[in-house]
Amino acid sequence: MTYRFKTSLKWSSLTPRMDYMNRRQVLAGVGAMALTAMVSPSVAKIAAKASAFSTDEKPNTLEEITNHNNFYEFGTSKSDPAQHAHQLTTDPWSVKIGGLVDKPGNYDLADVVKGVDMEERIYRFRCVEGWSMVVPWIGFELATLLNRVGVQSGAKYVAFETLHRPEEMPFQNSPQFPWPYVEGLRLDEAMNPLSILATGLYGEEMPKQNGAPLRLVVPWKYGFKSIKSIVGITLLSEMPPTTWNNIGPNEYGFYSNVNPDVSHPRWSQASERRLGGGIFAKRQPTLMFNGYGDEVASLYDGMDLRVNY
Ligand SMILES: Nc1nc2c(c(=O)[nH]1)N[C@H]1C(S)=C(S)[C@@H](COP(=O)(O)O)O[C@H]1N2
Ligand SMILES: [Mo]
Repeated sequence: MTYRFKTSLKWSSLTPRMDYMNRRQVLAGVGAMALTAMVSPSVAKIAAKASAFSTDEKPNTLEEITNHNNFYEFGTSKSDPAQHAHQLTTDPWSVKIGGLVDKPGNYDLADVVKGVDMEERIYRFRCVEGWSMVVPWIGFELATLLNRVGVQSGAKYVAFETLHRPEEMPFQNSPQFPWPYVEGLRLDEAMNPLSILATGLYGEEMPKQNGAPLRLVVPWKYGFKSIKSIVGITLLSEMPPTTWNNIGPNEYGFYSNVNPDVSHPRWSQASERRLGGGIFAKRQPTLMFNGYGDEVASLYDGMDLRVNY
């Protein structure tokens, strides 16, 4: 399977039909929705159900979502991933799941996604740098996978690791960055239904620049927590190290919950620039937990979010 990202695909022309199908079929409970007929056969479509967790804010365009990326493995500028990520081989792909689990193993991607409920989750996404977007992810709850491999009672954290393959990821040859990219969640954060493993967006396989073939999406946290191109998931009793915390411990904490009241040492987090608004668009206020407080605020009851930034 050679998936090439097609910029020629006009999502805009599909949207009305998609809306229609969402309302009439998906919400009516038709689970596996075959979208195949809607587009050119060379583009793999992923059948997915709508979700009550989706925002009704307008999604950013495919163009915007795939041309303004952070994926340092391919370079540090926003245009590097779109330019270089085609070099990444995503098939075959396996994910090593280990640590405090009942069924550790090196799982083929097909096994990871076998039998899961694929959903469309239209989430707000807020980068710690102060820009944001709305993305129609396709994915499944991380909890589904963790429950399947059996989390043992001593596990309190989940660690994630990105592929390390300098032959295909040119900036991994740059030694000033601590490769591979690693991230982590507390187990209760990982088990929250908002935490998903995404395999696509806009109804199609994940574009490589967005973290194909499998990436985390944690919408109430700054974007860097949503680690891309995952090859390792490890259940641990201790808090794992995380890449941006390693690089700048005073600037990036383990929790990194979106919080308009806690500034980054070098800039305010009170507002954000929504991608696609144009250069004269007003910044908009950033919401506590990126607007997902109803679902996640209780995870942090009694915690000082200034200390645990
Ligand atoms: N492996 C890896 N994952 C990563 C990053 C990265 O550089 N490498 N960047 C993070 C940051 S800072 C952000 S904002 C999001 C960007 O996701 P997007 O390019 O799909 O918008 O990916 C996150 N996941
Ligand atoms: Mo980010």
